[in-house]
Formats: sequence, structure tokens, C-alpha cells
Amino acid sequence: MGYKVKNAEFVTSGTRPKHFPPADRPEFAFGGRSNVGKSSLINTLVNRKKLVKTSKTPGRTQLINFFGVNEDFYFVDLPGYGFAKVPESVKKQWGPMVEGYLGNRPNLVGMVIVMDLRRGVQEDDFELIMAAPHFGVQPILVFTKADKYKKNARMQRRREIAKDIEADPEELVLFSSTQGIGVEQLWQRITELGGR
Ligand SMILES: Nc1nc2c(ncn2[C@@H]2O[C@H](COP(=O)(O)OP(=O)(O)OP(=O)(O)O)[C@@H](O)[C@H]2O)c(=O)[nH]1
Ligand SMILES: [Mg+2]
Repeated sequence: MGYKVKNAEFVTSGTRPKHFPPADRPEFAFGGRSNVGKSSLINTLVNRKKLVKTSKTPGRTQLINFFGVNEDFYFVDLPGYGFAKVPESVKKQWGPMVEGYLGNRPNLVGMVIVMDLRRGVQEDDFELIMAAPHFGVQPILVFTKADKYKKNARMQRRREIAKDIEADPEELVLFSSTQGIGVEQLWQRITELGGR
């Protein structure tokens, strides 16, 4: 029996700690490169097609967006990184904005780092993975767009990536927003860490 989402709603958005909601329940942040599928992944998890705006144009989400899930969790959609065409001024804001977020959420328990299974772990993803423990946060490594591979190739790709970053393949969650792959597994990680 999996976790049931009865209610998922937008709470607020902002760039600085004074905009954030009270830190009164376990929180999960979702980070990753632009266009990787973060917003789609959140929608798939909460089973709401349009809760979070998705886009074919990378770099659309520039704010930190908070969503409430039941009365149990906050899910936070972080702005994507690594997109070349974003103006320099916006790129410069990303680091301080995300550090200001990570350093000011005592309720933050996990950071879901969303990557494209085809691309694997890029340098900026790896930096985020390594930074998470410094903020007292457990990184959860998720590889989305797994629908682009057949099952065997998908598992093979997971082993390759795990080897690259010296991780246990079992630690890597394969996901697809279009096919619903990995939804149960990711919920299991979230509920375990979030104490539900
Ligand atoms: N095939 C496939 N396409 C996906 C999947 N998830 C997302 N996409 C597509 O990838 C594109 C980007 O998805 P978003 O969810 O908006 O990505 P994002 O990471 O939130 O992007 P930014 O907010 O711009 O950083 C869209 O065209 C989605 O339809 C998936 O699991 N499989
Ligand atoms: Mg997005």
C-alpha cells in the first residue's frame, strides 16, 4: 500500500527566506538542470497534471515554489541550473538564492536531485550531490525520462552511472513521468525520510 495524496496545492513562491512558509513540516526540495523534468516529476508524484507549470522552453522556473502535500509535506520546486541561454544576471542569482534556501530550512530533510537518464550525472549535478550533506540534507538521486530506454538498457544505464559516481545502483531511482516508472519507489524514499 503506497502513500495516498488527497490534497496537493500551491502555497507560495519567492526568492528569499522572508518569503518562505513556516518550517512546520518535513520538506523535500527538487533540484536539477533546466528542462530535465523536475516540474513534471512533481506533478506525477502528486498525481496532478497541472499543479506545477511545465514547459518545452528551458529555464522558465526562476522562483522557489512551495507546494503542500496533504498536511504532511512541503515539496519545493527549485529553479533549474545549467541552461546556457539564461541571462548572466539570472545565472548569478541561482547560487545565492539556493544557498539562502538550503541554509534556512531546518525542516528540509531530502533533496531530490533530478537528472536525465540519457545524460547521467553532470558536473553541476555532482556539485549539488556533494553539497547536500553540508546542509544536513539527504540527496535522493533520480534519473528521469527512463521511458527513452527499454527495460534491460535502462538497468544497464543505471549500472554505468552508478559506477561513474561510485554509488550502489540500488540507490539510483529510475523514473518516468510519461510512463509512471519509479513513482512507488520514490514515494517510499520520501515517506521513509519524512517519517510517514
Ligand atoms: N519522455 C519524457 N519526457 C519528459 C519526462 N518528464 C518531462 N518530460 C518533458 O521534458 C520537458 C521539460 O519538462 P519540465 O517538467 O518542464 O522540466 P523542468 O526541469 O521543470 O524545467 P525548468 O523548470 O525549465 O527547469 C517537457 O517537454 C516535458 O514534457 C519524462 O519522464 N519522459
Ligand atoms: Mg520546472
